[in-house]
Amino acid sequence: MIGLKNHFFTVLVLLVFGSTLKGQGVVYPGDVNNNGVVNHVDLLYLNSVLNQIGPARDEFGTEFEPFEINPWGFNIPGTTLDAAFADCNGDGFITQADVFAIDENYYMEHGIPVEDVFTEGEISSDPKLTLEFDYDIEDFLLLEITISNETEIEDLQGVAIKLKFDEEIFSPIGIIEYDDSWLGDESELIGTGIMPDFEFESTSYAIARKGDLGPATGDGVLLRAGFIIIGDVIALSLEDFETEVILESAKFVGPTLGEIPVVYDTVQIFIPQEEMEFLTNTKDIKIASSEVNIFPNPNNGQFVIDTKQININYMELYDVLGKKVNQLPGFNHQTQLDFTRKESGIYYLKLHSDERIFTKKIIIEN
Ligand SMILES: [Ca+2]
Ligand SMILES: [Ca+2]
Repeated sequence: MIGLKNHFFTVLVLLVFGSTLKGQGVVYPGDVNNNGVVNHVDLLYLNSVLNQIGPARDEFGTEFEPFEINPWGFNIPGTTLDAAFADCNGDGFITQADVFAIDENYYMEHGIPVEDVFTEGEISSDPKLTLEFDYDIEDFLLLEITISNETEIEDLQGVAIKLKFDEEIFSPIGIIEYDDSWLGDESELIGTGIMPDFEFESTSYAIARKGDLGPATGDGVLLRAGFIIIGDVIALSLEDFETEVILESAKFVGPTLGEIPVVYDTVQIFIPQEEMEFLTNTKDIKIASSEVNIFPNPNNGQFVIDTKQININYMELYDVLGKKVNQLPGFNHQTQLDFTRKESGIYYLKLHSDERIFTKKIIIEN
């Protein structure tokens, strides 16, 4: 009987201590704020303790599995989380290498994720975040994310933004530019969140002024995000073309992660016909790009391209990050390609004819 009681006591102690350890002492690399999901918001938490130093973990690594921390003895500002949660790779330093761990484990989940908190502002008093497309490049469209110049924003340290779009029309590519951001020059900023989430027709970005530099005050362009228009949609657009990109959520924070409310924008993207012509390098956008067929798609890397009557001069293959990975010769009417050695994922194939560029999304699953 005594033995049994002791056993119960041991079980009770294990339960209490075990759950405490699980809550306080185990980190999933990349989930800096420990809410059960790795995303752009984690960058803001990491940034608030950037360049801090503490005890390394017993085990290094960024695989998405639980690692026991060695507590650093101080918390991420505004949280009850030990700063060791921001040391994603466990080496005892909070650096750019830990930001890479967020990218590596983006969208990974553990336990039951709790939603990040976003504070939407009041139209009458708070700064407005606006979206605008910049068509002025040939290869990709850039969506400018801007603080309206009527409402300066004060003491801003970092931003995390999520956009929703119609994936039949747009595809985000992993281009995030902030070389002319008022928040700082490139050496003063860190960024993450370049991976589109096609499942939810959304994409998210975060940039922050490095935590040890202090905040900035200003207005104007914060960052530019790259998008590509899928060729089929251009073909459907016999007249002016309209769609929208919605700013679904935004988190703006000051130096100790204090929330700065901003007003969200939903932008109607109106692209007049002459701009469409510019985008496609074509004089007649009425010719349907559905004349270009790719099959099968998704595929294992092997697929056929059939253009019917159109001669293709050359082709370019881009990966989901907007990086050109191949340039290929042209063909007449039909050809077969073999990319079975490419990694699984989303690619964009641009086919250049004399007068048009066709952009096709290709999904390789091998
Ligand atoms: Ca998180
Ligand atoms: Ca580290």
